[in-house]
Amino acid sequence: MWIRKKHSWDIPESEVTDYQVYLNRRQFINGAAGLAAASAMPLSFAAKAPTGEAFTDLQQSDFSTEEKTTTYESITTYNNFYEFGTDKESPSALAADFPDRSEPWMITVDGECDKPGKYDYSELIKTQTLEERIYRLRCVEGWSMVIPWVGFPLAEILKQAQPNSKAKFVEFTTLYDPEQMPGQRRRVLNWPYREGLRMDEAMHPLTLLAVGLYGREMPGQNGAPIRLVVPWKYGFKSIKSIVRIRFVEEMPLTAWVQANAGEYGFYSNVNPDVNHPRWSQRRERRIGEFLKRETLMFNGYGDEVAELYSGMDLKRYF
Ligand SMILES: Nc1nc2c(c(=O)[nH]1)N[C@H]1C(S)=C(S)[C@@H](COP(=O)(O)O)O[C@H]1N2
Ligand SMILES: [Mo]
Repeated sequence: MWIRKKHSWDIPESEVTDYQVYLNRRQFINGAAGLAAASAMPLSFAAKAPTGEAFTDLQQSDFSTEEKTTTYESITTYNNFYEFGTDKESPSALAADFPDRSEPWMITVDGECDKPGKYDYSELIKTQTLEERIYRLRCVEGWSMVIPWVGFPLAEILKQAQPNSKAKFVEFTTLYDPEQMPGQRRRVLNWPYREGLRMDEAMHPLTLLAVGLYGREMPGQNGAPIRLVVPWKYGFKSIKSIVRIRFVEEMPLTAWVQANAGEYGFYSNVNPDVNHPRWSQRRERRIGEFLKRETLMFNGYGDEVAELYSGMDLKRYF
């Protein structure tokens, strides 16, 4: 069950965690960072302090859940980002300085549209109203988090491109750069990572382009500088570090469908009734909690998105 926020006035960033816990952690991290410098503690540990620039004037969203947010530390050290290795710790250890900020990050929007364009990330975000959106994230592996994202609706940038009548799907592509992304030197997936949405899913108001979390710019390991967040689908649909958004007529072949179509479908809506071939999807471990929770249909966003799939057999279109 997700609950709409009754009020839309500004909540300071720190209130999404218990305030005292937040302060204690800050104190601890500051101490630890100093210690790390003095004693050559592993870089991955020192890198846990929030370092990104803070966004100001974030709008609060009615789409936010009031559930307890996962800690900053868990969100930024327990990651899936295969471009930086397949275990959970590698992304935070290896992506602290990703991407190279001396180069502009360009995002191409093209394909079946009247106004294709190439956007510089830094310019693009100045033209958008940034919101804080607190969403559940459910990984196909059976764990979940609650993450306070910063971002804007994907629909904003899609509408600007004026998709034509042939635009039935949207394809997203992650950067391909084995120099910066050591995981791409091995053929774990068919790089670059590609994802896709149906046009109506892409235009849905819940679908977010995220540029930060906990009020600050996106850490490298979470998909800096800009990534997708589709909260009613398994986490792998929420593609990181996007360089291209393309309108297409046919359903795009995503990296995970290409890797294993029997296990990872194009739709991949969170669904407790459709098991992964190798495990049940009935329950999930919320990171930071001891007991498992029941997994909710559409990750609890059914009121918003169920109608997108009316009449579809979700066991077939998994
Ligand atoms: N490019 C890219 N995007 C990706 C992934 C990836 O390996 N590469 N992992 C996905 C998976 S499986 C999940 S669960 C989420 C994790 O996002 P987080 O690390 O910010 O929690 O990112 C998704 N996006
Ligand atoms: Mo995932």
